Amino acid sequence: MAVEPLSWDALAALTDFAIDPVHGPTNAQSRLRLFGQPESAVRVTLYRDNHAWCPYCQKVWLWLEEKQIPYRVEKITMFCYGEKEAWYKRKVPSGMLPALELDGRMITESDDILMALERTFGPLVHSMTDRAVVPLRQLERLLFRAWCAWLCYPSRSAQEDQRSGQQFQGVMDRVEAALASTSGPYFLDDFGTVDLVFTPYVERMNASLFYYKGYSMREVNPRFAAWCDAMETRPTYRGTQSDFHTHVHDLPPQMGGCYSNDLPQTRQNQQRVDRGPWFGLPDVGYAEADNSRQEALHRVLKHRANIIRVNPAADTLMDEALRCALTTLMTGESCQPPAGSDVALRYLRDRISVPRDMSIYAAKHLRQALEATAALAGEGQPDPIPVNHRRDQNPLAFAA
Ligand SMILES: N[C@@H](CCC(=O)N[C@@H](CS)C(=O)NCC(=O)O)C(=O)O
Repeated sequence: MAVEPLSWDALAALTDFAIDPVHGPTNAQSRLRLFGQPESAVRVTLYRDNHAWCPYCQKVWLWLEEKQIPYRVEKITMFCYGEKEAWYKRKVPSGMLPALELDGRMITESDDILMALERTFGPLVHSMTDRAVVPLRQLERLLFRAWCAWLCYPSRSAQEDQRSGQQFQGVMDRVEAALASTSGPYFLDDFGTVDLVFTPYVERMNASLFYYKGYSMREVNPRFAAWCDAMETRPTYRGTQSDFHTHVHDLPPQMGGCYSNDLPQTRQNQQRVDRGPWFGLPDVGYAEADNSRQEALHRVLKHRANIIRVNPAADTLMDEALRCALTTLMTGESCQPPAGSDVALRYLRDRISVPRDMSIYAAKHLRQALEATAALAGEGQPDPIPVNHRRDQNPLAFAA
């Protein structure tokens, strides 16, 4: 049955989603994390990127969350989506992220940051310089290089692409063997630093190889799959976890290009990630919380003025179309959007970023509702998401 779009007030009455950003579970929106301690306990400021796209920032972010060290967050613009803040360049002339201020001392380079944190607060189970940790850190870099060699350089032939894939799998087999040699799902017998060292890039590998190479890392490698499942039991990781759609479109400008091998499986995966359905993709394994729709609605309501303003469509058109999509999100009923709003709704569908905007299941529901509503208006697609930069995501547009 088709229904009329709900008013903004009626929509607001449908969500009571709330989290405690300061003391509650790990979340991308927080500017201060205290873990039940007073603000006077804060000795650390983490400088990380606005959109939570920077992998090295994720590693430090996770470490602070796992150790429950009180800290402040300062969010900085990455070159690929905007202008670096002048005040940050005065502190860190290279503009690089992450950086960390510990008792007033600025530290850059994520590994140096972790080692400084270890010296002050003690290691996260295992030290970065532990004899068991160092070879695994080297294995992570080996995997990183095999991934870059496959993904970030154009292949001259299908055979060359296949060879790069085999080389990646060769290193992945070593990762599988390392995971198989411990008593549990983690890289050492207990969860610790090594698991955080692997997290940011294997999450990005899982997404990008699925989309650009038709290779499902989580489905092909059973020990890695078990490791992902174990990581996803941790609220810390869930709070920083991104999804396939976000990564496959944030990586190209950061990596200097991601090259598709154009196989039938690859094309099928690309269609799935870009156009849905988003449920069932191997980017998440745990069951969704029962308030993920409420979360999506809450987050859109908070930013609705800016969401409507930055959309290429006229404000009145997008206002009504967005209320239609949110009505569908919350009621499950179809809601006919205004004529000509298909591209506008899909423009937003393409710009939901996880975990910046909301968690993984909330984003899947919202994309699904936007796409279903857009389909009632037409088949129009927005311009492709840019690959050389992501200035369409300049955070300045959302500062107002
Ligand atoms: N080796 C450095 C690498 C850091 C790095 O490459 N950071 C990138 C983001 S992932 C950066 O800040 N680039 C500048 C920018 O994008 O604005 C570390 O481990 O911290």
